[in-house]
Parts: sequence; structure tokens; C-alpha cells
Amino acid sequence: PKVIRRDAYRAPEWMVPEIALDFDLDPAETRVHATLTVERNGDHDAPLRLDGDGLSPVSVRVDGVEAQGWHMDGQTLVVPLSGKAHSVETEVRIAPERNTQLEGLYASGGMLCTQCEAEGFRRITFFPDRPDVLSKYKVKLTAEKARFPILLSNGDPVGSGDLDGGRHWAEWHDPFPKPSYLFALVAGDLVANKATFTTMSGRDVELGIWVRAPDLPKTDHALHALKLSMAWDEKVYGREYDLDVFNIVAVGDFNFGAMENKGLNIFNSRYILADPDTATDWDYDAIAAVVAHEYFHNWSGNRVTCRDWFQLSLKEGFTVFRDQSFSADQGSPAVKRIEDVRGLRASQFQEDAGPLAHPVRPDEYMEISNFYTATIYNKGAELIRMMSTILGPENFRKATDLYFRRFDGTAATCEDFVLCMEEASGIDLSQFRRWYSQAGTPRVKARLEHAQNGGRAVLSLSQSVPPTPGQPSKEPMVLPLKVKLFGEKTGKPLTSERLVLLSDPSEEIVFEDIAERPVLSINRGFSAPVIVESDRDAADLAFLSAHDDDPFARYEAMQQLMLDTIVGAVRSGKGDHGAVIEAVRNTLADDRLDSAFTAEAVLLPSESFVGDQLAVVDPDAIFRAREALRRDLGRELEHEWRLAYEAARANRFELSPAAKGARRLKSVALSYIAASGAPDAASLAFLQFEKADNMTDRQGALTTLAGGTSDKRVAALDIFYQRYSDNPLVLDKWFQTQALSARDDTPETVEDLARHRDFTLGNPNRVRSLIGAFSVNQRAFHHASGRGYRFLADQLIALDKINPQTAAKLIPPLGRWRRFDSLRAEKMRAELQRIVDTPGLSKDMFEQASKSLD
Ligand code: BAL
Ligand code: ZN
Repeated sequence: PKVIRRDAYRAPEWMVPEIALDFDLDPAETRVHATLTVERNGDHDAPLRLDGDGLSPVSVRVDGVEAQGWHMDGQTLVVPLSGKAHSVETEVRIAPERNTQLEGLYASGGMLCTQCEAEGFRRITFFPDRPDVLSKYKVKLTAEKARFPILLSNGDPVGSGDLDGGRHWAEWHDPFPKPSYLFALVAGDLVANKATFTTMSGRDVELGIWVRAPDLPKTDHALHALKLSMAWDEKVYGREYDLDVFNIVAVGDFNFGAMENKGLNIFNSRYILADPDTATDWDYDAIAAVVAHEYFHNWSGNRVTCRDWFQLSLKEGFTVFRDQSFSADQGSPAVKRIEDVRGLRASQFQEDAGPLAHPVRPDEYMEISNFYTATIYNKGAELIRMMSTILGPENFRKATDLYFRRFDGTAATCEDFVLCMEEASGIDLSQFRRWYSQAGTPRVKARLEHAQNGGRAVLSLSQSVPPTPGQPSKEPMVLPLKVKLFGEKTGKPLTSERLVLLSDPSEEIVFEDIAERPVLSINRGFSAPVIVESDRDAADLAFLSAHDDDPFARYEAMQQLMLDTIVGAVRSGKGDHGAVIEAVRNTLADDRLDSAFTAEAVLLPSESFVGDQLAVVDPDAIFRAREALRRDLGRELEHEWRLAYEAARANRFELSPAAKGARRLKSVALSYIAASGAPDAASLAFLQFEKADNMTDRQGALTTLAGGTSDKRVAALDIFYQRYSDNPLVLDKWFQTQALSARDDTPETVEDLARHRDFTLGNPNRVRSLIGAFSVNQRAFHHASGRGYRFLADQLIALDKINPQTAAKLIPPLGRWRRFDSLRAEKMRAELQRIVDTPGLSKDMFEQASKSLD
């Protein structure tokens, strides 16, 4: 496959200021008639080249007459044109019901819908399918009225009517020029939960969340989140919504979480539908975050879009930062930061340390779908966060105002964004730009020395960035590190918080008048996405876990203490658990902490995060060491866990942050009671499972039972299955809970589940819930026999024929072979090789699997 390079960017040869699309919709055969107004861009005599994918033109007309001399160059339609501007018409036929890739126009659950980002529009009609070609769209949809009574597209509705033969039509105009990846249509038998939002300038916007009729009662939360997002973006960024309508449609089969099409967002139903019986608190929060994310794209992505796909983080990193800030403002900022950092470490740090590492602004790709990664999204968001930290809130707002003003209606670059940050603040970000070009997670070594008599403390910092594919050596970065010192004896702060901008390979920071032995709190709030290696011992970490006044740093100290303890046990074969037990005891006893924070703070680092600290991952030794600590925490603090459990149990169900925190702590406490081996643990879990009046409690109990050996496990799984067998989103939880189980027989169970009548490779959520979950279950997936690797490869080879985009996203666990012993590594490589050697492999899979072999 061809490699596309960032430095090969050329401006489009032809612009398309306007397009009219006429769809005669039918699942078996849809006719698409497109009329493009094209204008030559610059002084050249190149023909018009229109991207297509699987299309062949039924007709091509130029300025109203049958075109002469057009031809196909591979998938591209080439039309010779002589003048500066023309009208070009094409007609194609497509078959939505046969589209299993879920890119372009496809059928899902009886409706027709689209997904065009990144390059799906070319599967619908011939077009210069690149984000820097912006057009005004007029869209006419015609379909059978009984099957598709609702016809939606981007922009505002301008007309509709009935036709002979039971068909009807609707027309939509979008006055805002947009790239083709933001095009959308939906035709279906849908109902809407509607509301009106009045914008800050007093315009009324009609909001609609469209779903199938039985799902209507599950849409209030998403609608509420949408209103909150619209108000938040006005208040925090001064951004107002710009059309008369804003529609969201939920579909069951979807590759992404959701899609920000202008005025017509299309969502994976898991990020819309919620009620207490079927959605967990985590689901509720994720729905609000994704609704906010897609809504915020209206400015960061749609009004200002990307010049080319190498700039993807311009819209995704910024929009993730915006949705993270929104969620932080809705509940506990500290807990939100903890969750985001945990996610970053689990996915992005691993990506940055492996064969698929790439910069936030990549230099090349084969298949752009493979670059919707944690690096583009989550590390991209960290870059925006660091710039906002360096600039401060006022300058950051000035800079985003400037960015939106200057680039409104255009396709911009990451460089344009950074230039606005510099211009608005007067701060030079030359060196900071390396964050965009250098892959790899920077490491910081920190050593604090204190001259006991002189009262001076010296913090020595040094940084390095590891080599990554194609980037053997790195330049030093700018690392904004928030630092503070605490007195070991008094437990009080000895300094105020200082923002250190580490930009040299090594630097010394001096603190004067430090009267007692200081303990270092560093990278507070996770101010830089780096790995800190410090010489703080268990006593220092336990101290910080109790005394630091930054909740994130407190959590971080506890995590480091736990991590050091487990890693020590893996290395030596025996664990010294005393310090962790005492630190957890103190945290549980601290009634100033909110329950959600406590629940996070007492959770052990994941097996895979422990693995990331070791030169060679030994999944069985890690599992044993972590389980031994869990058991001891359970036993030694059994009384405390039971108290916490009972206190949390007293809460009534509601969706307030306090009640959600209580439920989170309740499930964590239950899992520790079970880990203690207490004889009544399974009955306690089963009772919670049976009596639960909400999915959070029910799934929390099910998770505990599913990981154990009690005979209640099978009963609970059966009851759960029977109760929810007609609800695909809840059935996903049933598959996922088993795929993540710590039981010895998980590999066999997962193989059986892949043959279950409710398992299908046709639905991406179902695939992720079983195959995706299993492949991150470290001990089960890395079973020494290699059966986990074989299973994954078999499934992905089959899935590639149906949905290559979703299949390719599941390759990374196999690409971690370098981190394992030679026997496992050999087996992992053999499976990757088998994938690469598969005849007819997609470009998506080829890129991911072949790079993973290197
Ligand atoms: N743009 C693809 C889905 C999302 O990031 O919102
Ligand atoms: Zn996005």
C-alpha cells in the first residue's frame, strides 16, 4: 500500500464551493446524484480528479451535457475540464445493506445512516474527499415513507413532501461550508426527545435526540448533557451554536463512539441510551462526556477544521481537552483527572512505548483510520493542557478566541493553533513544538537533596525521551512540572506550588529556607504527561498519600507505593505489604475525603501497568503478586472494608456525585471483602446482585462473582443473561465481564463465548466487549500456551473481511511481543506473521500488523 506523507501536502487543484446531492434511498440499491460546482484553484491545466471507493459512474455530465473523455484512474474519476469553473454531475448506485464496513452509507437496525470520517464520503459519491475542500451542501432525500418516515441531514430543514408510490422527500441546506467528512444523512423510523435551547444571543435552537420508539425513555440524560454542554461552551469559550436545529441520532452498529457531523451528530447508541436499570454510573458519565465532545466539535473541528489528516489532533486533542474540562466542572476535578491519567497510561503510554508509536502530528500513514489513536486524542489533549498551564487561563482564552476568529470557516494546522497561543500571550513556544513532532513518553529523574544545617534544598531534574520507530534520537522537550515541598515532621507545606519549565537535559532548582527535611511532591495534577522516577522511598510516598494538598498527587503517591510494592514482590518473590496496608487504612479513615476519591485511591494499579514497569513482563508472577497484596489488604482491613461497605449501602439511588461516589466505594469494598477470602463474601455479592436497584451495583457484584469460584457465579451470570437478553448494550457487559475475569479458565470461556448465539462480528460493540476486553486481560490473553494469541488472530482475520477498521484497532496487544519472554514473543510474532500473510488482507490490517512485526 501507498504511504502518504505530511510533507507531500499540496493545495487542492479544484475547489468545490457548492454541492447538491439527490439521494433515492433504498437499502438494496440507492441512487446518488451529485452536482458539484467546481472552480480551478491556481494556474494549472490539471483535470478534475474525484475520489471514489467501490464506485462506478452511471453518468458523468459537465455543464449539463454528457461528458467526453472522462476515465477511471484506479478508483479515481478523472474529468478533463478546460475552463475555470464548471458544473459537474455524476450518478452512482450503492448498496447500503451490503456495507458491513460501516463506512459510507449503511444499514443498521432498520435505518440507513452514514459515517464519512475520515474517507467514507468517497464510498457514497465521487468527490475530492479531503478536509481542505469546503462546500455548502444542499441535500434532497427520497425514500419509502412507511419504512423511513424520518429523513435527516446536515443544516436546517427547508422542505418536505409526499410522492406517489408511498415515497416521500425532505430537503436540508447547510449554510456553513464544510469538508465532506462532516456530511451525514439518516433515514429511519425514529422518534425524538426534543427541547429548545436559547443561545447567549437569544436564538432558539431545536434539539432532538432521535432513537427507535422503545428507547425514547433512555434519552433524557443525553439531552440534559447536550444543554449543559451548549451553555458551558458559551461561558467558558464564548462559543455559540449556529444553526436552528441540532439533531443527534443513536445507531446500534458504529465504528467510533460518535461523530460530529454538522448539525446531525450520529452516535453509537452506547453513548446515548441510559436508565438506572441498564446503565452504570460510568456509562452516565461517558454519555455526558461524548455528547459534550461531539457538541464542542461544532467549533473545534467544524467551524475550524483540519487542513489535512496529519493535523487530526488539531481538532481531536483540543476537543478532548475541552470535554475533559467540561466533565471536571460537572463533578470532582480530581477524580476526573485521576480517571483521565489512568486511561492515558493504559493506552497512550503503551502505544508510545511500542511499534505503533507516532508523534501527535504524524509524518506518514498508509491508512488514516489507524491514526484515531490515544496519541492523537489523549496525548494531543495533554499538549493543549500544557499550553493552557504555561499561558495561564486568561492568555489561553485570548489565544482560543484569536484562533476561532482567525480560522473560522477554514481548514487549519496544528502550527496555526500554536501561533495563536504565542501571539495572544507573547510566550515563545518554539521548543514546546517538539511535543508535536517527537513520539515517546519523556522520562524525568528527580532527586531532592537537603543540606540540614544550611536550610537549602536542591532539586536535580533530568529528562530523556526514548527512541521510537523512525526517531532514534530525541531533543529535550519543555516539561511543565508543578512542584511543592512538604515538611516531613510537621506535615505542612514548606513552599508554595512552583511551575518548573524543565527545558534543558538537566537542571537544578533551589529552594531556600527549608528548615526541616522536605518531601517532594512533583508533577502535581499530572501537569506533564511524563514518567517521573524519583528517589522517594515507601515512607515518603506514604507520607504524601496522607498529607499532600493536591488530591491528584495524593493518589499518585499511593499508586507509586503500591506499584513499588508489587514490582518488588515480582522481583523478589515475596511481598512486604505493611506500608500499603497502613496507607490504605489511613485513607479509609480520612472522612474529609469524598468516596469517589477514596475508591480511586485504594484501587491497585492494573496488572498491565505493573507490567509496564518491568523489563520483561511475567503475567503470572504479576498476577500472583498483585493478588497477594489484594488478599492481605482484604484480610488486614476487613473491618474497615465492611464499615465502608455498610456506610455506602445506606445511600439511596440517585445520580448525584456523592451517591455515585458511594456506589463506587461500595463495589471496591466488596471486591476487597471477596479478596480476603471471607466465607460470606459470595453471599454478600449475590445479595447485592439480586437486590440492586441500579446497574452500577448489579454489575459491580457480578464482576466480583465472575472473578471468583463460588457456585453463585454461574447463577448470577444466568440471571443477568435472562434478564437482559434483548438489550444489546447490557449483553455487551455480560460478555465483557467474563472476558475480563481473573479466573484460570477465562481463555476457554472466551473461546466458548465467541461461539455463543449472541456473539457476532457484525457489531463493533460486541466485538470490543469480548475480543477487545479479553486482549487487555493480561494474564488470560498471555496464557503460556499461546491460545490467546491464536484466538485473537483467528478472530481478526475473520473480522477483517467484514469490518477492517474495527479489526485493525485490535492489533496492538499482539504488537507488544518485545515486552515478553522469548517463548511468548515468538508465538505473538507468529500470529502477526500469519495475519500479514493472509491473502486479501485490508490496508488497515496490513499497516498495523506489519508495523507491529518490526
Ligand atoms: N471525529 C471522530 C469521532 C470523534 O472524535 O468525535
Ligand atoms: Zn472527536
